[in-house]
Order: sequence, then C-alpha cells, then structure tokens
Amino acid sequence: MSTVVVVGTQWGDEGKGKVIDFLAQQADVVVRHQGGNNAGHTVVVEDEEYRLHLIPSGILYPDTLCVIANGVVVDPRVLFEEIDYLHRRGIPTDRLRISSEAHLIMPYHTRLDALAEDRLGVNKLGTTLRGIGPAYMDKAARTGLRVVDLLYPAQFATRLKRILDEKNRILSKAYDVEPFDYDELLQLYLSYGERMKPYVANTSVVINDAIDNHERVLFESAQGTMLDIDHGTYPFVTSSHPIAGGACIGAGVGPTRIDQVYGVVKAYTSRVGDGPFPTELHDNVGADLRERGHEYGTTTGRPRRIGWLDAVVLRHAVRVNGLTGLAVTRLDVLDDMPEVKIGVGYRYHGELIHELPDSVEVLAEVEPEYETFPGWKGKISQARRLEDLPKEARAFLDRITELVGVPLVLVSVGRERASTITLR
Ligand code: 2SA
Ligand code: MG
Repeated sequence: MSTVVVVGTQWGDEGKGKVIDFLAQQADVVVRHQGGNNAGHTVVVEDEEYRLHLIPSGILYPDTLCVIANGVVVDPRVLFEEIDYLHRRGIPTDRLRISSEAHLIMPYHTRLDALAEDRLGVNKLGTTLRGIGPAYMDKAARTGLRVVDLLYPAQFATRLKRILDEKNRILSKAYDVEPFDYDELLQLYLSYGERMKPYVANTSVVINDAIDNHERVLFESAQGTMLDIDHGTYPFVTSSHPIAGGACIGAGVGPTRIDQVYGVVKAYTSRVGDGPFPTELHDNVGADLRERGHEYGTTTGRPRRIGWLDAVVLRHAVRVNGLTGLAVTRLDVLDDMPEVKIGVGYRYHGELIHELPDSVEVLAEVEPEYETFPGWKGKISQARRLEDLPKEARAFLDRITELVGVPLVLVSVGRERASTITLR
C-alpha cells in the first residue's frame, strides 16, 4: 500500500470504519477529505468500542498522523467534544492536523439545516441536522468562514459581522426565529480558534510531503457514492463528494498520486435518510437484518432502511470511483439466512435496465430483478481465509466480483479487527 482511497459504494454505513481501521495498521497518515460530523464510524479495538464522527479513526493507533483536510466542514464544538472524549479514554491527539482551509460549521448552519428540513415537510431530505448542507452552501456562495479566519481575530470579527447580519435577516424574516448574538458568537469562536491553533496546518503540504517520502497515506471517505452531490441520488444526497475524486479536491493532492481505490461493499444495503432505494425490504426479512446488523445511525440513532445488495449501484460505484478492489463487509450478518439475494438489474415499464437511471422519480419506480442464492448455516466470524468460509458464502462473494468486475481485497466477517480475511 502506498496511497489508497477508501470509499463507500452504497449509501454510507458500509462498514468503512472497520475497513479503514484495519488498513490503518499499515498507514502512516490517515486523511478525511469531505463531510463533517454527519459521519459516524464505529471501531472495535480489543472489546472497546469507539465512535468517531470527525476525527479520522487512525487516531486509535499511536503513531499514525491524522488529517482533517480542506474539504471537510468542521464544527469546532464537536471537534473539541471528540478530542476530550479521546483524552478521557487515554488516546492522545497530538498527531491530529486540521487544514487552515477547512470551512467552519457555525450555529446558524445547524439552525438553518433544521428549519429547511422542517419547511420541506414530507419532501424532506432526512439530513443529519448537523448543518452540513448550509455550511457547504456558504462555501460555494463564498460567504463561508474558514479555520484560517480564526487565526486572524480582526479579520474574523469583520467577516462574521457581515455574514451574521445577513444570516440574522434570513432567520428573522424568512423563518421568524431569534437571531444570533454577534458578541457571543465572536467570543465563542475566537476561544475555539485559540484551542485549535496547535492543530492547524497546511495539510496539502503535509500530505504531499508524506507521499514524497514514500509514506503510506490512506484517504477515508465518509458517507457513500450514492450520497455524492454529483453522482448520487440527487437531491437525496449530502453536499460533498464522497467519491474517490473528492479525495483529490478535498485534500489537495493530484489524481496521479493515488495508487489504489478500494470500494467498501456491505453484503446487503442500508440507507438512512429519504430518497429512492430500489432493493429496500419492507418485510420481516429487512426488520430482522436491521436487528442482526444493529442498523441504527451512529450519529442520529435513526433506524436505517434495509435492502438486498444491488449490483446496479455497485457497477455505478465501480465506474465513478475507478475502483481497483472491493472490501466486502458484514458478511456475518447474513449467517443462517435461508437465502440471500442480489439485485442484478432493474425493470422499468417492462424494460430491463442495467445502468442507474438519472432521474430519482424513475429510480423510485423501478422493480429490481434478483438472483437468489442459498444461505449458509453457522457462524463465519472465525474464518481467516476464503477457504474457511462455507461454499455458499464463497459462491455469493464470487458472484459479486463477477457482477462488478473488480477483485476482492478484503472480507470482514465480524466487528473485531481480527475478524478479517485479506487477499492482498
Ligand atoms: P446531511 O446531513 O446533509 O449530510 O444529510 C444528507 C443525506 O446524507 C445522508 N447521510 C448519511 N447516510 C448514512 N450515514 C451517515 N452517517 C451517520 C451514520 C448518519 C446517522 O453513520 O449512521 O447517524 O444518521 C450519513 N451522513 C449523512 C443523510 O441521511 C441524508 O440522506
Ligand atoms: Mg456511518
């Protein structure tokens, strides 16, 4: 491994935390390049469970440098909560670097996220209400505040004044809610800035230097391909680029510097939030998988919608990410199922299609075509080689790689680090 981008191939929660934690054993640097504290990664280390939202999971290793790069939106309140949480659990954070160019999530972003969702009513997107969309809106509108601004208090004060006046106008005129107090917000964020200073760096330089020195750099994407603002199920997407190309923009590295792109594929599918989901299960099988897999949002606790694996989605992910390897996760959740299915195409008005439709209205109407496989009996969490798996489980994995045309690099058969089969 030299430089590897790890992306989610579905709607997030594919088990990227586990895969990244596993690969991070061999990494010198772990980088987050998009999203914010809408993400939720659960990592289990020697019976201890860690839940992280913002800080890369590489922080659990004593020597790994962890980078929050320019493409991330940072809520300083959550950042320090997470730093304090790690310190309480005996994990130092002196190896954390935060890009000076990262945008800040402000309290009005969080408020506006909730107000916008409220106003959409039944048409809501089902966001995590963490202010992610409004923060990226400001970035694109060029009215965002960045980490670097906190390092220049006078500059921050002037910008905040101008921006807050406008936000307060929107809050009171469009939504009829209380405005934010300028002085309070200014003091709060300047104190955040003081505390953030030791972590702030030009992270593009940090990462590119590491690559020049032949260090191993792992880029971890949050959410998943189907939540990408360009390549996902727009408008039911997040406001950033969880795809592999997002790592280049979000971390300031050129595409020529990426060696491998691994796609994390959960052995079934989940989606939290609204929007079309062709292979969704509305029956007991779905409810049962949700309980077996503990499929509840790490950030919001929301029950996740559950469905079968969808090869149309996977092929789309292979193409837009340029995947070089597949990491299949949560195969053990399917243990003892009488049968398992893979959606291999969609039927729309009688016609069979194999590409993802461009319209979410069409996607909401398609009927998946399934291939059905016999399930396997017994627990597979002790398997350490493909040969240790029941033949039914191997046939299921073989069919996945055949359908998408990308080789397996890893199979996760349990929550622990050790419950992993590697193929490279
Ligand atoms: P947002 O908040 O603007 O990014 O929401 C927009 C859509 O993106 C979805 N989204 C996610 N989907 C899966 N997992 C995510 N992280 C958490 C987790 C979510 C949680 O790991 O479980 O705890 O609920 C994540 N973050 C954003 C979101 O559901 C919207 O569909
Ligand atoms: Mg998650």
